Amino acid sequence: MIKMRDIIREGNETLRAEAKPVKFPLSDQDQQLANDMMAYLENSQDPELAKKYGLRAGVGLAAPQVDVSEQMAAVLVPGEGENAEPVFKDVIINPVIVSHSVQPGALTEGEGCLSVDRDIPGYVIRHDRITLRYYNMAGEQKKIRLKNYPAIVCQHEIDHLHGILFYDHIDGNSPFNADDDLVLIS
Ligand code: NB4
Ligand code: NI
Repeated sequence: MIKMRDIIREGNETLRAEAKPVKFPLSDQDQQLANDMMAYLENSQDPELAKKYGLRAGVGLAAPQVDVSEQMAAVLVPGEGENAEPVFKDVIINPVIVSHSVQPGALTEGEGCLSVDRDIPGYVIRHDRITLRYYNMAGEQKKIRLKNYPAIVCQHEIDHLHGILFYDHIDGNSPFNADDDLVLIS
């Protein structure tokens, strides 16, 4: 089971490395890792389990964050309400943003990262809408369109696969500067 002590922090060079593509069929190790990463997200979103194991809540987790430099990330964006279907739940492998809106988007509250132990305020300017190509754990190629919140989450995770951290996208001189076309996502 992945715990906070397994998650590497800022300063560890794996977080700044370019992750390697994953080969199919998945090795037993890669399969285990994918399952463990998704289990972390599920546990972290359960208030009782999160408290019991001291987990910070997460909607995404990328393999480099557990010191595995491979192009794999788990994403679990819950739906509204307790028994709702997730808005997006999958392990995205070798993901590529094949197209994106010109229109920028950012979370109103800014972003945090399980690998960053400090608050860094500011709009993390991303694409509001993306078309994402990736492989799932079964090796099936998927191509999906995402907008707003799930699009932001996937961009945060894909950044990790390329050594990019959220604050790289914050304007240091004016962190809450917003162009007129910026979609603010609550
Ligand atoms: C990834 C996210 C940071 C911004 C937005 C948000 C949380 C993370 C990091 C975009 C992607 C992890 C991976 C949350 C959270 C809302 C949904 C459901 C019930 C609590 C949960 C709280 F926890 N970020 N944390 N940060 N990362 N929303 N929510 N809620 O997930 O570093 O690379 O459980
Ligand atoms: Ni992160």
